[in-house]
Amino acid sequence: NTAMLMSRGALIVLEGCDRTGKTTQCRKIVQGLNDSGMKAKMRTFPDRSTPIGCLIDAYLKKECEMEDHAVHLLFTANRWELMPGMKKDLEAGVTLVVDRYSFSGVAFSGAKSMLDLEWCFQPEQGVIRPDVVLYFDVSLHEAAKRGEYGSERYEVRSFQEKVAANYAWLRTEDWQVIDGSKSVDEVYKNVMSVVKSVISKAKSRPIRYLEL
Ligand code: 2DT
Repeated sequence: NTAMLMSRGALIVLEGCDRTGKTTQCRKIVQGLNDSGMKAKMRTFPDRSTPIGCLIDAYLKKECEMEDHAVHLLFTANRWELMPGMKKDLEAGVTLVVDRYSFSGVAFSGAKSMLDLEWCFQPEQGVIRPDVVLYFDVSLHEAAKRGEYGSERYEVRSFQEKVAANYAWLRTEDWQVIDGSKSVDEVYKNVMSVVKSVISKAKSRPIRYLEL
């Protein structure tokens, strides 16, 4: 049975506050894997290209207002709508390198006073569980020195502090903390050593699903 012989790709998620270098490293990881002949693709959440993603994009750009619970569920729905495609890729042996995932969903929505962290986590249960979460740790002081925050919703220091505290609540044994204060090349070297070992371990392990 060829399906059994073919090893699956790994789900690698990058998380962290704004300006911690996630997007830069996602691109470099995919490039590095592809250069060494491995199948890998980048994914980004929110995926602003779908109809649900368009609503999220307008909300983040402050072009519209939405009730907190409602927009939380849109972010979650945006993950669910992409699950079948992601599953297909993983089963075809493609490693997915993902810029933000469910943990951003919980950490950001949970930073709003009306939303409870466990409530936020509920609808994320059952999405594909990452083989690793690379948490980019950079002090907010350091992150602020990297330039002004943008003008999107949530790009405010006091909000980012709450987000950082929520990430600490979410941390599990799946997480690896990456010191994001190092140079781009040093960070890349560190993440690649984790990524390569995760990919080889994931090969023989079934896909798992997220639970609280
Ligand atoms: P960037 O495009 O700069 O990453 O900003 N967010 C993201 C949520 O509130 N919930 C989610 O589920 C996800 C994936 C984090 C996107 C912003 O959207 C926030 C920052």
